[in-house]
Amino acid sequence: MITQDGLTTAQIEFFELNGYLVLPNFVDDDACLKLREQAMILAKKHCPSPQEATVFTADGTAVHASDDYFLTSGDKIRCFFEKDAFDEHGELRQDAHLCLNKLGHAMHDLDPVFKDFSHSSRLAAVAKSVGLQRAQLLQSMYIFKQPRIGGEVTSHVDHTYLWTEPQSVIGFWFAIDDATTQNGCMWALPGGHRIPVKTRNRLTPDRKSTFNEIFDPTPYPTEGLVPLEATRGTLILLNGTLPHRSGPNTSDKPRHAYTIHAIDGTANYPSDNWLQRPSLPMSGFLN
Ligand SMILES: O=C(O)CCC(=O)C(=O)O
Repeated sequence: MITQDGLTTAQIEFFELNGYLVLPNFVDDDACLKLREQAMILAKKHCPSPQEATVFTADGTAVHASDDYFLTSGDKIRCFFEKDAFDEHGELRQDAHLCLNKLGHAMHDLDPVFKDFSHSSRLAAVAKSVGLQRAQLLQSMYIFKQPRIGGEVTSHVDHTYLWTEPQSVIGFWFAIDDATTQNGCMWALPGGHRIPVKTRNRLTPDRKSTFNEIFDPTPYPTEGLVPLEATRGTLILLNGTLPHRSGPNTSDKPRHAYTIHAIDGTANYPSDNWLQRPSLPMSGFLN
């Protein structure tokens, strides 16, 4: 059975069983290339100085530079550098926009090209199929995973960072370039979404940094993850409690990806989550 432009019953069952679903050819090449071009324009336009920017470590946490630059990016378009972008003297190795790890976190609301890509009745139908009653687009990220310097993202679950009560976050990950094991495709642990969440990342009382509240100190399994190789235009859905990672890009090929994290508007969104959007109310996939 096929739901109105949403997922088939078999796809929904796969998602419920495994915590992820790969949908090849969800978006056409033209839409991906248009987004890619716009990302490069935004990267040049919003590129910060290395001093004001944040650098990302392998576990996705912000280090160096200004925490404030990261923590206030929920309702803005900002650029974040790769940690290997800098040489031993702290200088960028190449043009700044080629050293970026990602753009975040509100392109889907603030940039017309990203807005157009992110809002559609098809995505609304898919969101409904995977159980979001009132999908709200919380954040968007454009991940560059640049050739040679694109770093690893270690195994994590999105609920740790984008906490809702009850848990509701779903990742919508789009391959903008072909993603393979050579250039750092995503990996996921089938069924791992049933492991109780081990950590919650929250703001400190002064709201100037974050800390991890640990429920279970054992790490997520590093064995058993499967590669999710994806051709351009593939959409991968990820349950918010599914452990996933991506490898470093050791190849000469870029691995651009665009990701939206949606939550259910019926769930509580705590005020001590790092991502706050004081100037920008969340919207659904249709507006
Ligand atoms: O694209 C990647 O390499 C990682 C993305 C990711 O972890 C996410 O979208 O939650």
